Amino acid sequence: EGVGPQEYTLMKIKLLEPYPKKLSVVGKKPVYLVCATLRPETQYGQTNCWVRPDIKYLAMETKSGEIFISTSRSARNMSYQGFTKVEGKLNVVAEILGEDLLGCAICSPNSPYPKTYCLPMLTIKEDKGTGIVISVPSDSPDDYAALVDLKKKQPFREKYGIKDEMVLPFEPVPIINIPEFGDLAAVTVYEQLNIQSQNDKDKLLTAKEMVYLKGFYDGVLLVGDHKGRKIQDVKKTLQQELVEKSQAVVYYE
Ligand code: A2H
Repeated sequence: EGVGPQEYTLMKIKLLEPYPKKLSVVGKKPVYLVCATLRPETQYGQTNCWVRPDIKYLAMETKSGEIFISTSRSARNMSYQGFTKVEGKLNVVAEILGEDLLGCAICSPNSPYPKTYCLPMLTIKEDKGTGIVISVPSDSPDDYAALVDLKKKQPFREKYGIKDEMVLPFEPVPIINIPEFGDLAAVTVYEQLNIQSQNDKDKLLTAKEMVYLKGFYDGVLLVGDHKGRKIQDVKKTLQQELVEKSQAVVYYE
């Protein structure tokens, strides 16, 4: 990875009540799963959010009285970036495993689906971002592969207690056109490369490289207030709009 710090947009995904038991201590405070993304422009295509079942996440109270769920590593980083009352001090209210969040209902800013769910992704890295990832299967080959795995494999859903209605109704939504790859770039490359699952590491890396730069330079938004504009021209504006509406924060690591 590069030298200096990487900037991410942390999307605030609202956890809907009832909260899981382990979060009962938070009472009525708003709880957000915070997700690090390089692509705030893909917010319009969210179909779910990913957690890794075996990761231990923290629930931390921020200085504005909101509860953020993330890995302890990223919570610590946030505490040094002005997110908490006292710099470097984590105000931890609870600990929770990814598996306890699976199947929880969420509401994401600007998602085409008003209510979506927390689902399992086994390839999430514990040492990147917050350990929670927004899912945009139209434009992320990793997200599409993980969604197809859940759709195709009933035993996989069952293992994690995921009900059919949390997965089957959700389809990739066209949000960006990339001349070479059409309106569902991730689906196109998944099929071109004949990817079989979220564990197809090498092919997924190739897929990511195929769409990532092309999407940035040639991608055009198909939806939202900036419809028709190029991604590279609106990316920063979209991030700022999310931050102004308190739907996201900027985070570095
Ligand atoms: B991106 P980089 Cl549509 N483990 O967001 C695995 N992946 C993680 C992660 C973790 N702990 N934390 C963040 N990510 C993902 C959207 C997206 C992303 C699209 C297309 C490509 C893409 C929707 N998911 O990333 O290593 C997040 O997924 C391809 C690079 O810092 C985040 O942006 O470059 C991206 O990886 C950050 O990866």
